[in-house]
Amino acid sequence: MPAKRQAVEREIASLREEIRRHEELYYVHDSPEISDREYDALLARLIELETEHPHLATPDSPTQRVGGRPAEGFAEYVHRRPMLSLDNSYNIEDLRAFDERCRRLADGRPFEYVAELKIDGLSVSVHYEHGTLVRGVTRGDGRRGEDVTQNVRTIRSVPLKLKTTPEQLEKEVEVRGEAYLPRAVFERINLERDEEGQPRFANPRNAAAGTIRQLDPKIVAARRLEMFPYDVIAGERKPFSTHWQSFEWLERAGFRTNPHRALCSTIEEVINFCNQMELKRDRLDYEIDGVVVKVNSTALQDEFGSTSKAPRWAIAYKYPARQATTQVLSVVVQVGRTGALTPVANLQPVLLAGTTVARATLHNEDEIKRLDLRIGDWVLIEKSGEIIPKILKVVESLRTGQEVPFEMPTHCPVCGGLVVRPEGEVVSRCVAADCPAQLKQNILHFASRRAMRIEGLGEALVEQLVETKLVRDVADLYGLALETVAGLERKAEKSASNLIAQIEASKSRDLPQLLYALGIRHVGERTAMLLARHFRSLERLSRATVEEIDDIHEIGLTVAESVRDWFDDPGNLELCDRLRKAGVRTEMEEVAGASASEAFAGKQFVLTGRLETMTRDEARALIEARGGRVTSTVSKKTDYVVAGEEAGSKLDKAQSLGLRIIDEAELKKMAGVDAA
Ligand code: 3B8
Repeated sequence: MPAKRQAVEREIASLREEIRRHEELYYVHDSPEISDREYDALLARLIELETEHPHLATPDSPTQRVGGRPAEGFAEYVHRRPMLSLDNSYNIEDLRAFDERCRRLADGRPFEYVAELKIDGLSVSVHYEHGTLVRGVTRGDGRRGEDVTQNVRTIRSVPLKLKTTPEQLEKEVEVRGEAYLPRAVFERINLERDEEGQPRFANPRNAAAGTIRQLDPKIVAARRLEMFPYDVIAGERKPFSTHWQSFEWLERAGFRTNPHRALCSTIEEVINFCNQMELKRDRLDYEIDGVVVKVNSTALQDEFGSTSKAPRWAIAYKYPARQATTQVLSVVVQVGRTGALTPVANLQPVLLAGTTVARATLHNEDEIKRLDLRIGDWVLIEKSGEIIPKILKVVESLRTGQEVPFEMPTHCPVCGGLVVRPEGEVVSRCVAADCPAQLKQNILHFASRRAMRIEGLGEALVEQLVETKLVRDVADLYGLALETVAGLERKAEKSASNLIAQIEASKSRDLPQLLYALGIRHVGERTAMLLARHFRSLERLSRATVEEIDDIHEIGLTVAESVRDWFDDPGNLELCDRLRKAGVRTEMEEVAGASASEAFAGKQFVLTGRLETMTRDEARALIEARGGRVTSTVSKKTDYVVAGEEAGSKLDKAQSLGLRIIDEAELKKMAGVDAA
């Protein structure tokens, strides 16, 4: 029936447009207008329609990101224009020499440089025909790469359909960029691999390379690759007269470009940018290994040309290596909150990227086997970002034969309890219920800033409380008397009463913080929030079935089972009971009047300046518990800017955009909590 078919076609077209718009808001502008759940519902409806009407499916449909059929190996693809690499420079002199060379080639004509970050990922080339993504190819050896189209389609910061295609790009355009995995995703993947007994990825770049060449697009989609574009080519030519304009077009076309770049008229400005970014390096959510400096004018680029390996108009300025060699003095085993045994190498201290490194984590037994690490070995270590230093490899040529292999202990180094490594897992655990090492870690986690935030309850004090058996579980904290704490070694009266006050104050933290504080396996901050919003009390959660928990959007079976297991333990139930009796809040904070959970639904907040009665984490929790979102940058999409003391440039920007600016008291009032 043609009328019905037309209606379906119309619905599909409007869904696609709607979904594309939300994807761009989310991935490119970091500023969503709808919840993840609403987005999923739109996508689910589109999948349903396309499944029912397969002839209406198209390769640029947002459903193609979900990961369709697995490819059978990858086809080879010969690059129309070779994907060259960059010449490297390792110091400022090299950069000045590059500048000299460019100025000689330009022969007196003025020109500019663009300095941009060198993302440590892998280069890919994305091809569009008539505005539609048709192909994604790895760099390969520069001449021929692999066709990884299905996988590139899962990268949400890469549009499946270009938003604008000027005439000269209409027929075909190639966008080259660096695909990478955000640090947070990399960490998550490695934790998952630990649990599944698979070897860890050594660094985000390897993980990204392993992901783009992964044959199952579903796995790729779940890993969340990202891409920053760095070049636009139309056929054989560059379509814009400057590199800077390429970025401007890329943004209009729907790409997410890296915000850190500078247009420089002298090499001194370039050097300045390199130094600035080196300071910010650790705070980025992705790894960079330097800065790429390019001649801005594409006419000059063409004129300068390339060698067989690299263009003459660009150079990579590499940051100093964060690697060093040193000797393993011993391997000790730490016991974590869940009883997991983590081997840690004590190293001959070395200076690395400005800090002294004396320890490196070895993760688990399999990692030591993989490295074939022995005590006394010389090793190559690397420090990247905030990730703790790790051992890359053993320098075998320096072996003397005196090195001693490491054996995982069969008994807990802290309590002597049995150590068990379950079949198929890589993690060994102390299974003693009363292991003091686990208890200490448990208490420290419970008291940590993002959990119950009991300030002043540090490592030394916890050590004493556990050793003297004053605290046998976290509920015991709430029974501590002032005299007892003051009586502990080196504890001044004043700090003792501060601590007691802090413990008292922690009773009123909200349910998400409590759930996170309990340290249930697989329950991080986000899961704790989801559980709290759904069940609204510890009591109700404790009675929930695996199915009920699993039904929550974004919560999977592993987590659901872990939560159920935790509450099935009578000791844990008793702990909950004692916490409640001690006066700890075990119900979600309710807003007077209207539904608490949705007071800020869909609203975007930016926090700036110092708040008076709460920390930023608490303000964030307050907002998120009511369905709002906190982002770090002020934009037109921001609904409220919460300004505290000494608010800086964000406040200025908010004012210039005419945004709604509120103070802490107003935020609390809107949230329905007492601003007293
Ligand atoms: C020419 C320009 C290679 C590259 C380039 O973030 C060329 O520009 C290249 F032959 O590899 N890793 C970047 C990055 C890499 C390259 C680049 N720009 N930002 C990167």
